[in-house]
Amino acid sequence: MSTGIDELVSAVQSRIEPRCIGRHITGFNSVSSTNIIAKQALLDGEPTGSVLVTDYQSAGRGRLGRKWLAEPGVNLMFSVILRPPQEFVSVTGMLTSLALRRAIEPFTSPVPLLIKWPNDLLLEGRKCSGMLMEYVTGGMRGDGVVLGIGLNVNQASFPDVDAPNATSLLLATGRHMSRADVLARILIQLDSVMTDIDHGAVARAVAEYERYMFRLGETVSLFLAGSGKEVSGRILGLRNDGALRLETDAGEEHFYAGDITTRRPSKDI
Ligand code: BT5
Repeated sequence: MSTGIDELVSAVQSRIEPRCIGRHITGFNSVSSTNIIAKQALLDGEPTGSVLVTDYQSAGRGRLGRKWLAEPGVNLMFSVILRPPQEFVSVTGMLTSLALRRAIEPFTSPVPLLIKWPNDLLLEGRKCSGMLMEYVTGGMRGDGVVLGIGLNVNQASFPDVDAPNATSLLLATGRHMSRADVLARILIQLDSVMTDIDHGAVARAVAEYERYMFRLGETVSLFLAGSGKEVSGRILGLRNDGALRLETDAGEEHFYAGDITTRRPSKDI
């Protein structure tokens, strides 16, 4: 089921409508990080909706300088260039998580697939996907965002000590998947959530996100990297601007970044 990158790109392109996200896809055998090259492409005026996908990253990145580690040729690692309206930039990550979840669920059902705020997807409590969203200002065609998505598809084991809680679609379901089918569905769902965004659609998206939100209603610790502090509170849900609503000793508080953990922050999933 492992196909080369050129085959992957043409198989995805044949499934994508000509005006949708993914109409321009560039495939690489190996890069440092698709986010690094996508950020430069955005600065150089690469069209909205372009996708850069690779079989391997030598310096795959997570948030806050963490690493994304994935076996070559069997997973999906890609970045999407978008220029959402300014007022919806803060919800772009939330909408993308929802699109990913909608796209993947048909492949993984009935295994529970939850969203861990802000952007992880969990299968049976283990992480199969993460997202690194970066803002880019000063591009030739204006500001934009790079959505970097890593999804473990057909990787059979995760021996790396730096990814202790990883899983893949294969491990959770016992089935190999076509990477082209999965990526095409993701791009179609992403196009659908990003087209004609308005406040009503965002409110409906928040309700859907909360339906699948990991630990909703439970008390968790939130590690705040900026201050190095940890806040404890009950997850109430999401605000319509994508912020996490936490009921703490001080009342309801809102957070735009952080890591939900019940263990030591360095061991988060
Ligand atoms: C993320 O960060 O989860 C964002 C990952 C984004 C990866 C994509 S791949 C395409 C694009 N190009 C890039 O260079 N990056 C993006 P964070 O929430 O900080 O989680 C990082 C943590 O996840 C690591 O510290 C590990 O513990 C764990 N991890 C690393 N690789 C993993 C994997 N393959 N599967 C599951 N967990 C992993």
